[in-house]
Amino acid sequence: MQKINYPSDLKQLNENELEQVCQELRQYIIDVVSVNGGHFAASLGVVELTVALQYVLNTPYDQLVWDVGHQAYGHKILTGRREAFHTNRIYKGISGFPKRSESEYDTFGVGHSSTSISVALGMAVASHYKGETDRQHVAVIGDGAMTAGMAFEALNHAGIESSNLLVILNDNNMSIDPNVGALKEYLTDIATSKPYNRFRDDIAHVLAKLSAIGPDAFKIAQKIEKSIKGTLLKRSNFFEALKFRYFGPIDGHDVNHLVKVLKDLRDIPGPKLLHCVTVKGKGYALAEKDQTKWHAPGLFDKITGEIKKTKYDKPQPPKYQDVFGLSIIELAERNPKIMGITPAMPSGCSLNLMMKAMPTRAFDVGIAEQHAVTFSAGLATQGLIPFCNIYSSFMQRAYDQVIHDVAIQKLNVIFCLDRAGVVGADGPTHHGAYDLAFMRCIPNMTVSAPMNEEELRNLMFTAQQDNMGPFVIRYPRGSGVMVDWQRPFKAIPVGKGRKICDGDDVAILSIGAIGNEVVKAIADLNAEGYYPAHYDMRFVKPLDEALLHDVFQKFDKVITVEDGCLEGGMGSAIIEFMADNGYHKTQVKRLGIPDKIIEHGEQPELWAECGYDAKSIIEQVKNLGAKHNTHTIAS
Ligand SMILES: Cc1ncc(C[n+]2csc(CCOP(=O)(O)OP(=O)(O)O)c2C)c(N)n1
Repeated sequence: MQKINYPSDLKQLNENELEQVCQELRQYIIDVVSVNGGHFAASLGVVELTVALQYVLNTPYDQLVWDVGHQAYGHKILTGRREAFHTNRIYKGISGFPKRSESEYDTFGVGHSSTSISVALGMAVASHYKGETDRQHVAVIGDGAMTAGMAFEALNHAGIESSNLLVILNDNNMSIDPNVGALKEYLTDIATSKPYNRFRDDIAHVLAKLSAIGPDAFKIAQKIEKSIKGTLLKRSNFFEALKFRYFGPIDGHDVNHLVKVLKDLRDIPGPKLLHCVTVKGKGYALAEKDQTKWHAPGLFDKITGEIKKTKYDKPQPPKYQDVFGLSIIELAERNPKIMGITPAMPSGCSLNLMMKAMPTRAFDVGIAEQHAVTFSAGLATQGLIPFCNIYSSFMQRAYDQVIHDVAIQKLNVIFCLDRAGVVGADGPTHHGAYDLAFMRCIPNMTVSAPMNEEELRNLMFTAQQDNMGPFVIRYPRGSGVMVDWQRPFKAIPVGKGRKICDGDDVAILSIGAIGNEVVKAIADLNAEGYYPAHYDMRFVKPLDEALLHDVFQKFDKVITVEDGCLEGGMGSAIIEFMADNGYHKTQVKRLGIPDKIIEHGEQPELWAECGYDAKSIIEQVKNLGAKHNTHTIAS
């Protein structure tokens, strides 16, 4: 593999050398991810598929689209990024997902799931229009990603287009957690249908041969194919019903067989689906055994398989996701109306705890954010109180549902938006940058963000009270700041902020957990003789107007801090308040995510880049000309 930098190098090899390439590629992924972190099991599962596709296709002329892209490490390594792979997901290094600006082999930028069929179809239709009839268009999509509405929408459209499209369904029975739903059952059913499996390869081969002879022979073969499939499956095939030609299931780890089938499929016109059965984590025994844990395990010892965790000598604050996961159970024990919903992220948001403890009251609905929101709305119409937990960036998918199905109808749905703010190594597709702005403009909506674990619990408690209407609670990835967080629940008055500390001439207004950077900044500033005041706004809607009147009457310098976009965020809301209330003299500096795409890196690196880490806040206080060494603290 040392000599393979591009697919052209791979194509120099004999087919009987491909297995060796697969072995080395798999080992290289293990070597690098174990010391660097990142997604793991998914890439191991598609090693053979990756090698076979690059061997048969003429990329980048042929368009290969990876769905989600968390499984594309092999693809990156074989397409010019072997040397750079050690910088994967690191600040200023290569992206953990395919990215158009990174390589011409990355045909489409991904990160969010279930876009690949739509994209590949768009490419195929464009090629057809331009007369590029020899061009192949391939979407590789997992059975998890296939559960999303977008994938079904694309299949529905593709079936009536005569474009050259191959969908490869990478069926490993897993999403991040075990895949859910009827489609999964259906796929398992066909994958284990023995009589059908005996004929599966011959069909592709015969069709390919006949299509080479001419259209008439091909038509006759199609009829025979349909009747064989119909009889053997004993019911119509779902994909065939959508006018796709279905092939498989085949073993996705037999690279030579994959090469043979892909060559055949290349010659068959129209929309086709190849069902590949693979094992997530293939080739690394521990990952095969516990596929959820090894989806993205962090750093590990590749020999022993021990996942490296920093060891501390005293208890550490919990992750926000666990505060959610444990608190919803406590609340649900007291309030029988509470339900929990997650679109495919039970481990990621810790709703798995409730799914285990209260299986009839917590649901993983698959990668289906839109459905998750409207399903929650349905529960709410019946007087139940759903906590719909969606990562902030995935919530972007379900915006219409939030407005149309929840806000207009004033339903009591609680949206817990995990991973709000910059998320770190997953990068721009996953940053939860926009939620404060896009939720704030919706009537009937309450929009809040806790500064610590206790506030998260109390906001959850507040939101589950009767008649609260739609209620957003957004919190970041990672750990909080309180060890002793499991305190008795207390309601927080909606729309009320709190003062953290008094100060002189500068007031800092923050929202959410980034307020802890303000606390750090103020500790350092105090040591230098600067005394800014600090307010935790807690809500961007409704805004605490009494608090703001107080602030603008006392202070002539204000800094707003948010781990969210500046356009339309909390700072914007405060400037609107100033304009509406005639506060023209105050000098305001807004800190938050600027109007550009923020790449990947650790959260503190990105806060610094965007200018709202503790150090930047200190600079801003000084830049505003804050008074120094005066002790006339306003109260
Ligand atoms: C819209 C959206 N929701 C959720 C996710 C989080 N996510 C990343 S990978 C994944 C599982 C994908 O499963 P599958 O497509 O079967 O691929 P596998 O990991 O099994 O190879 C999920 C839910 C996402 N990337 N995009």
